[in-house]
Amino acid sequence: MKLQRASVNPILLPHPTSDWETYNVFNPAVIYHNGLFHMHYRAQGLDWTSRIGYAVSVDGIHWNRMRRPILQPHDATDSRGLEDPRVTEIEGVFYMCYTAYGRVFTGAGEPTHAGGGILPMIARSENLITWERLGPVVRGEDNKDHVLFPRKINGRYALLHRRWPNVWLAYSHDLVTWRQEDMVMMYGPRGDDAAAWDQKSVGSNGVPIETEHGWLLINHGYNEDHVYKFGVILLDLDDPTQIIRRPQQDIFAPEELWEIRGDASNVVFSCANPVVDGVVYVYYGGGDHVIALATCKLCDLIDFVLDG
Ligand code: BMA
Repeated sequence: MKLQRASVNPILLPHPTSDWETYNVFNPAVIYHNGLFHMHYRAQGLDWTSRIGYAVSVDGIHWNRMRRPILQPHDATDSRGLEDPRVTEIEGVFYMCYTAYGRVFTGAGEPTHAGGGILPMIARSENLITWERLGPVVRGEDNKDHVLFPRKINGRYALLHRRWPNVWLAYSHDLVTWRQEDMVMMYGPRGDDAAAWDQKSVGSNGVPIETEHGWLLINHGYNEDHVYKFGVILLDLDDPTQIIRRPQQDIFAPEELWEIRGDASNVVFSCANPVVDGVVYVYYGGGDHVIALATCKLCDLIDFVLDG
């Protein structure tokens, strides 16, 4: 089972006459709402700082983008950029998980990235354009690739996050307070298996997909060779810390020139997998430079994960 690339790829390119998206557009969030595909994408322009742009589409392939970014740095905690948005709709409200890179370290302990802090942030919106920052999930650690489940589980919001090198599950009553005692380690890279595609690093992709068999989680990882690939995992519906299946095989790997070469080499990186009419739309950044689409039937992905 492999994802199939759309025939018109890439579907969104950098914009040479736009100062904030001149060089790279990549790693978008995409949700399907009211008959339209809504994209929030990461863009880098003349100052190399990541901002979040917005585009809308009827068919998921052809896009209209807004002229100015809808989220950009606002203080010292995100002055180096806002990266890798993942948007989840919960009970009619939209939440964006994104990584904030700052110049000023705001947590306890030691900063984890040279030059400043990194915060796994959550923002809230009712209209997809204006966003209110709620705050970070944790402070003072190398933590990103966080994404919210699309509904509460046993009365609480649930979120996947990555404390490198492992993926964790966290619960919260209000999306603002995330207590350490409500966090559980779930899985990590297959470090014992030198042949595994995800032997070195793993992280989550888009919003987990609810099915009758469990939560389908598309994830990413890489080996010693640093080639990003995607896989799929099945989690228990009531207790997503329980992994039901984790197939050995990947479902997607870089092949096209714009995936193998780009601002970063051998990168496919996805933050979105909305399901529309039984089709999983996997949007991804190619080479940290362009945005592309690959799809599969949801039933084929379920068959694959159940066999794995
Ligand atoms: C990850 C993230 C992504 C990026 C990827 C490949 O760590 O920072 O934004 O696409 O690396 O460069």
